[in-house]
Amino acid sequence: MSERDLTDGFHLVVEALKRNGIDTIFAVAGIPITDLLRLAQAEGIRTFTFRHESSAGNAAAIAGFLTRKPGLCMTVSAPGFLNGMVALANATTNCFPMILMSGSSDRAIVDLEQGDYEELDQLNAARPYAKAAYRINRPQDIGIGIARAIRAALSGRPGGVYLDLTAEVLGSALDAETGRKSLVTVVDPAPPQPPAPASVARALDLLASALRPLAILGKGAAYARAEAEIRSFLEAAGIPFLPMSMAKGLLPDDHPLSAAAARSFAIGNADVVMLVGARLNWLLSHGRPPLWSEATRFVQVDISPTEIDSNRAIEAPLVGDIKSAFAALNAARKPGGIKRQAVWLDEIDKRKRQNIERMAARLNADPSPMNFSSALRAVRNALAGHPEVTIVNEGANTLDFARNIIDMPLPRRRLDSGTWGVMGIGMGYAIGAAAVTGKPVVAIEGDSAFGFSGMEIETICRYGLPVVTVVFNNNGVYRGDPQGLPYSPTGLIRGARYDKIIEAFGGAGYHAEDTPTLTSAVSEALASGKPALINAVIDPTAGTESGHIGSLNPQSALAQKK
Ligand code: ADP
Ligand code: TPW
Repeated sequence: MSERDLTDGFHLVVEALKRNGIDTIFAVAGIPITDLLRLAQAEGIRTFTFRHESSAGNAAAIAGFLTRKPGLCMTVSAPGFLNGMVALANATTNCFPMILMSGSSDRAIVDLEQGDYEELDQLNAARPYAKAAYRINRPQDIGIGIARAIRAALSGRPGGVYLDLTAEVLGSALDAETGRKSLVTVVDPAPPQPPAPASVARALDLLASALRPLAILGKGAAYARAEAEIRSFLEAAGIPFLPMSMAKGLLPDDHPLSAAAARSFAIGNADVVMLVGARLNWLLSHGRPPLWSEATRFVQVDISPTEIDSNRAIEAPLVGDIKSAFAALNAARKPGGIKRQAVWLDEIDKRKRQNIERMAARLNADPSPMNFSSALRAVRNALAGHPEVTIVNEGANTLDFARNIIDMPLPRRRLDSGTWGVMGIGMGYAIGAAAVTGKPVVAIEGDSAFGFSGMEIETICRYGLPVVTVVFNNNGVYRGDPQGLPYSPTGLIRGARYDKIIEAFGGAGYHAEDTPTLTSAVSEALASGKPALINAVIDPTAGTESGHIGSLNPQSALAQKK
């Protein structure tokens, strides 16, 4: 056989990816995947290489959420793999489709623990944190292995899949014809899954009995791209809605049916709640008092059958995909079957107005130094007229205030710390979003949060991505230390100039101590379409411990007794 009739693992992986429309890789290079990345790039797959695998993984995860194709991250063995695992676990937790493909060392040596270069039993290490985990041991299995990974990531509830590629498989030769025949094109990995008609009827009956209905929209609904169907249903039935943070913009935040500004009132007083791609987890206080009433009855629309009854009894489960479920609800709904509850809607409106008025004083104040509200108002003013911008947001106070102050007009434009409340997603999500949307990103970052992935500023500059990072610099985790003390566990260096970091890589740095400077910096940076970082100086006394979730800090039983 001549050499021309041979292929190898590297080529088969690249061919399998291309055949399945995976056109972007997020990675950190090294043994044994460097040549794989080179080949992928040469074959037209966009390849973004990072400074740390967590960020590469986060970029892949958010690309998966935004494109409904599995985001692909490639890492080297053992330590690179483990760095990427944090992102894979986070993707699984958030129901984002992602594949982490790692090179791995010699199986015979790893299994006898004989101390190979970067030795680790990666497959078993990945299993507990992934939706699925597979290893490809033979070059002729590459096609099927990648097909399984794609299908596992996308089908049902999306999640993170680990795919182990031994160095040996990558380098192995196979005759080209056998290789070509072994490749698989995945057909329809996430088909429509309409709920049963009886479930639809049951849900409609329960909603028709409600005097105070409420829909809670979660990021599963954003992922499902079901905004048109959801909107027609809620508008026709007059059901108010609350968006979870990454579902903001699914219906615009200024929609008259939005109950966001009356959140606790709406949750506490609703008699029937329709959960739409939102889990009743800690972010919704598990559906328990005091936020919730024990009398509330539930409809839940979710693709995962075992999500139902996880925290509260669900009277009307709608197991299926959200787009099909709402199409079915719209089709089965009888005109006037669910009556518009004017008293309830008026009550919500009254609360909204009161709360907005109460917030207005704080929002319009212009203290010096800036606080979270005033700085976010300044950012918001610069964002007006830029609905295409994706907002990435992490931190504690920076996250909580931004979620409330920055309205989202369009779906899937707000990406944040998500289900785990994780720090470190910032630059990875920003790069992933810029890479797949081709549109500008504004990352609103607490200074501590930024530090977790800050070196990716170099990555942003290297690829010239339109990412504007605003660091809310209050010299600390949650807040800054008072002057004169040694640094406390939450303190960070005082007077840091984060803007200098981006200047080191040729990007534009800005320093803003007041709101007009901050607004013009964001506007100018956005208009340039180039990488920028704005160091926004925030009053070190402005934040509160853990932001809005301070109550989750354990309290000492001893201290309480005193
Ligand atoms: P949030 O944090 O916004 O409340 P969660 O991540 O808790 O949202 O919930 C998302 C839910 O959406 C998960 O339970 C997941 O199973 C579900 N989901 C994801 N995609 C779909 C889909 N296409 N159709 C129906 N449910 C979906
Ligand atoms: C991976 C714990 C929650 S919020 C936060 C930390 C370290 C930073 C808050 O300070 P920041 O924001 O970013 O300056 P702000 O607006 O309050 O000033 N490690 C991980 N995830 C989490 N959530 C933590 C630690 C934490």
